[in-house]
Amino acid sequence: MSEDTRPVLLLTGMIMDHVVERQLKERFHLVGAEDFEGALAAHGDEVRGVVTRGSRGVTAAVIERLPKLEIISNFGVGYDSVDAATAAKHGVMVTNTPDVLNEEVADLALGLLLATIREIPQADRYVRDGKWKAAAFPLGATLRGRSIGIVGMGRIGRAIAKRIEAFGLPIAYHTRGPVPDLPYPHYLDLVAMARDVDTLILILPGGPSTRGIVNAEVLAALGPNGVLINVARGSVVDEPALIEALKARTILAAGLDVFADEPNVPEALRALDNVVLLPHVGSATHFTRTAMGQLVVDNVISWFDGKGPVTPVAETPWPKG
Ligand code: A2R
Repeated sequence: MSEDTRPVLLLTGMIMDHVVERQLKERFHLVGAEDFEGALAAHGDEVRGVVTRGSRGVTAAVIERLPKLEIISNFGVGYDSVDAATAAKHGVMVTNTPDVLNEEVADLALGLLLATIREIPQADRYVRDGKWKAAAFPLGATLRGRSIGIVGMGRIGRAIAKRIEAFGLPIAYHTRGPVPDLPYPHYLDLVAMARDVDTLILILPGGPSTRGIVNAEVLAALGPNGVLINVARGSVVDEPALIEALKARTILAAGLDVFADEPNVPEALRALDNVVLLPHVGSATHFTRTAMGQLVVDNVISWFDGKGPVTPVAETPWPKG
């Protein structure tokens, strides 16, 4: 029997779909999908690539147990669950799936914004519960006259801004540095921006540098007509502070696609009627998830063909700096 010479790929969970699985299986010896810890113990010293989905992190401890590791291919544009700094230190390439999900996540952000302000899920429940027969649905808040602050103005932030423009609303944004060719006012200070707008849309990376940046002070600055939309990462919001603000109505409402400890959503949040809660579905369509899966495959195949990565992350530039 001939020996299997295919590179060993460690999966941190079940593979995304059968197309991805078939393509990877042709080229690689796949381990770990059903028993990550077991595969790590049995194959750790021969693993050359990791494919991850983000729900299980690729920590420094995992990277250090994989001496032959060359590449970590992350399914998703956000790679905060991968310790990219440690990977870089060990000469390990990290890739993500940017751009192919920009429009999808931007669509969802606008849908969530409208759903939150116009209380679309609440109105749907009203009809289903048979309440319409007794009385018309109460008048509610409006998108008209609002000004929007976008936190993070990268690939997806810009796609959101384009859509907000079509709604005829003024835009400001907060990032660590202004984007040169953008006409919108830039704020270095998030609290100052929150004071000047009444709606915040979060679309920036998670991780230590953004942890809890939307805190009680930002929410207080947003004010009683304030609406918070989060399609970024749960970690960027101080969740207990948000629950307090929503309960006390010191902000008006929130639309959340992401949470601090997914899939666990605090009961205190689920009990509120001024929130719209989604199960992290920003990019979750057949069309876009297929494109993301293909990019995961393309990155590892290109790498093991000796052609370098397709979409390396900032911490592991290619060609090497
Ligand atoms: O700060 P800058 O100039 O690097 O701008 C980036 C901004 N950003 C931040 N803004 C404020 N405080 C920070 N500590 C901070 N760190 C980064 O977020 C940039 O405008 C934006 C990220 O843009 P991209 O890298 O193009 O990301 P993309 O594809 O738009 O996705 C954003 C995030 C993902 O990382 C996932 O967490 C989520 O959307 O799905």
